Amino acid sequence: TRTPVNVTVTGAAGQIGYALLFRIASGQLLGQDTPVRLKLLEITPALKAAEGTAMELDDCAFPLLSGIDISDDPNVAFDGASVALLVGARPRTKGMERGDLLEANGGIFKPQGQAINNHAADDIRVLVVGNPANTNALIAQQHAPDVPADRFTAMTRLDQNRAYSQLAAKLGVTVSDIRKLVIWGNHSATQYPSLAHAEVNGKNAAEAVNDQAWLENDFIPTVAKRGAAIIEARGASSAASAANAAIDHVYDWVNGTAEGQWASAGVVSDGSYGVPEGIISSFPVTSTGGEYEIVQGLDIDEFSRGRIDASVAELVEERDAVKGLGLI
Ligand code: NAX
Repeated sequence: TRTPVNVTVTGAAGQIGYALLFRIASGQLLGQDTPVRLKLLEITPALKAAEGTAMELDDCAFPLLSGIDISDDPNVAFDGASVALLVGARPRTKGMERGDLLEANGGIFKPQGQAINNHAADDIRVLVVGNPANTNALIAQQHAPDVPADRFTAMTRLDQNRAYSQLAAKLGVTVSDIRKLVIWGNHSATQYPSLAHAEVNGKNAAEAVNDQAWLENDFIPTVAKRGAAIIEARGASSAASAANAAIDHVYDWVNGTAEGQWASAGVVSDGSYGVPEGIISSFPVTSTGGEYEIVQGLDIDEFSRGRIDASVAELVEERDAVKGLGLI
């Protein structure tokens, strides 16, 4: 049997954690051949709740789950980790300024980046889910100088999955008829879900839709504001769908994207498509050999250019703000 892979999950006692851990333990994150050891990181007051979740994990008797560790110390939780899902974050509360939010999250993601740098396994792969995800990922990455920068990613896969479902409904097709529908920019209201290169049963999706008003006034805002719509309907933010997207993101990263399919992920920009080098922005990506690579050589039309630039400008502002606060 294979040696178990250490998977660290932060915010393990939260609602995404509750939807995520059982799927990891059942083999859906890394595949049915790979045993996992879960390492849960929580803040001290939530340790007891994390223990409760661990009891339930035990009670599932998952054959692939080789053990569970729980800690409130990042140095312990990231020790030997090959995959780290950074879910726990400080939410924006009423009256909180953006600077306060970035500062509070800097206080979480800086020590976590350092702990990853000093204790994680050499093949560590990090997915940041906790918001503001792209900038939190940047903070962690900047404090892990010994880890290749491309091992730090931020989640826009939920946005991508939301876009697939909206487009499928519009065209009366199934999501499996769609390919190459991707998210550019920040995981925020400025994100750009792009039909420009998407295909529906082999046909260009923008041409299949042929409705620029729907694209601008319906599709893009519906995808970008879906999180708020879920809160409105459910009385709680997206949890199972967020966990599902995290599974998709890591599964594709490790096992490779399917032929002819593009994923979306926030990855460190290499300057592609005019996105400033070093910021963590969402791009169309493919994965082979355990590495996400930005899809190259795409024509960017004028509408897309404006949308990408606007979202990237927001990421640059966030980066400058955390720099100004001394967080990177
Ligand atoms: P919850 O509030 O249910 O859970 C968060 C958990 O994180 C809590 O148990 C808390 O104790 C823990 N935590 C806080 N600080 C921590 C620290 N320093 N170390 C370890 N654990 C810590 O939130 P949940 O609904 O699970 O959402 C988690 C994060 O995901 C939020 O930041 C949320 O905004 C973000 N989301 C990101 C999405 C994305 O697409 N990138 C979509 C879903 C979600 O909104």
